[in-house]
Amino acid sequence: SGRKPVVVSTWNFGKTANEAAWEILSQNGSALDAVEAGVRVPEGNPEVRTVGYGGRPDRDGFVTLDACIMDENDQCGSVAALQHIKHPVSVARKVKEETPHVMLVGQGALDFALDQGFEKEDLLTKASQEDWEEWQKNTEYQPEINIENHDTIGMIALDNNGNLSGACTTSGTAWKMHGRVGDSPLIGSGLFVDNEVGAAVATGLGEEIIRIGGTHLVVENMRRGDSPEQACKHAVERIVKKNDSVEDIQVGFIAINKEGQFGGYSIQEGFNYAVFDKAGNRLLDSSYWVN
Ligand code: SD4
Repeated sequence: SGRKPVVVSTWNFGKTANEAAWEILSQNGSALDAVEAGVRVPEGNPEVRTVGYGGRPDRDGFVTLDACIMDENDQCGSVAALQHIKHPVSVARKVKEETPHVMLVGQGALDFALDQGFEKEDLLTKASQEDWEEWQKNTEYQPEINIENHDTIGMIALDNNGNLSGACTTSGTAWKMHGRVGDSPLIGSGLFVDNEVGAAVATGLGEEIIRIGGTHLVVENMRRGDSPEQACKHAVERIVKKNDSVEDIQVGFIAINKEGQFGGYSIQEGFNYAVFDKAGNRLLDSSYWVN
């Protein structure tokens, strides 16, 4: 079975998330179940300040979450600006499986989640509340790059049956405008899967990723023959080309193909990703664009 199964995910916390995914993949489970279980780990961890419970709030003090999931049959589900639910990826999966739609936002997404039996919770931790109070002293909005070396969790996997799936979940940029939606819940921007070709996820400054339809571009690059790393590199170069300066912008992509090859590429140094396959679970530094 060669390089199957394999799971790849963004940033340091990807390593712990990969363990939950591997438990499923190594027992012949589906890539879809694996990526959902994997990203639920940082979602539920209040120490992770960029995803799910414990994520930093928007400028008005609301924790609003974005997430999506996509499977081998091009089926996808997504939620944006969702409040009070610890596991938005699982709500996204319910949107995929229990509705005729792809995406639900805001109050409608919350109503649906509650209908589906999800628990309404306060997601603003004491640490986040304090950070927000501190931020209000000068209210500057400058998205930081490589926040604490972990950011959005994106995860893509190839299972023993040769099927690909992916998931992506985030609290978005801290101190964003209320209602701001990033790339992470947008199919084709934060996540894209085509079971004939490969899968890709993105992290970093969502506005830049959306502008180029980031992960759809990465997958199309692979369709035309790029390796996963080349495909990510060409998408990064597209962003670089469209900006006078990328000094303050970080974007990272990771990708896998049908053969189980994987790769990543970012604008700046400092992006890393975790890979778990038969060779074990390890963190790799991404290649990056140099001026
Ligand atoms: C977003 N790509 O919402 C996500 C995560 C992020 O800095 O905040 N990156 O733009």
